[in-house]
Amino acid sequence: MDSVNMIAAPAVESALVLSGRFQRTLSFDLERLKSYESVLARPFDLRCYTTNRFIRSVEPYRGVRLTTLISEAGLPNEVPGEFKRTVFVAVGHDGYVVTFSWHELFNTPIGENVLVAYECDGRALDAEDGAPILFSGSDILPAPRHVKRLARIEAHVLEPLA
Ligand SMILES: Nc1nc2c(c(=O)[nH]1)N[C@H]1C(S)=C(S)[C@@H](COP(=O)(O)O)O[C@H]1N2
Ligand SMILES: [Mo]
Repeated sequence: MDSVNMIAAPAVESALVLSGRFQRTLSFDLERLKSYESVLARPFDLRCYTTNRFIRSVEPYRGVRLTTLISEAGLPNEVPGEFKRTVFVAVGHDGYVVTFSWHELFNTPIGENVLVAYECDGRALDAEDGAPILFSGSDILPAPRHVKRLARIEAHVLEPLA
């Protein structure tokens, strides 16, 4: 097992960065993700939203809640109520993008099941397996927000157009 770790890609390659409207920019490699309280997900079927295609069944993931990482980076509080119009843009290594709202994550049950996963069925995942994997366990069709090789979480504060 140790020899496998030795030849794995450098941890920095799968580092996840939280940047944008946070109190501080933070970077998490897989080891650092494992240092936070973890949550075990339920098994689910990965199904594409666009085509309804069944992709595969996924055994229970273990990971850290996205809300835990966001709280660690901290949202600014100088502008009252700004958090209510903050959205989190999740970006994969390949530029694939999905969104979460502050409300969804912190003020609905959906947020409790949004994990950054590093283990599946008791087995550690590495970059080749797609780690770290962001997924939203309460989504009706989970494939779109099952982001392989999550690279960034950006906090954006939205403004009305007019
Ligand atoms: N990084 C990344 N993750 C992604 C995507 C992507 O293009 N890039 N596509 C999503 C969509 S729309 C689908 S259907 C599934 C496809 O999963 P698969 O590549 O394991 O078949 O991955 C999801 N996660
Ligand atoms: Mo998809």
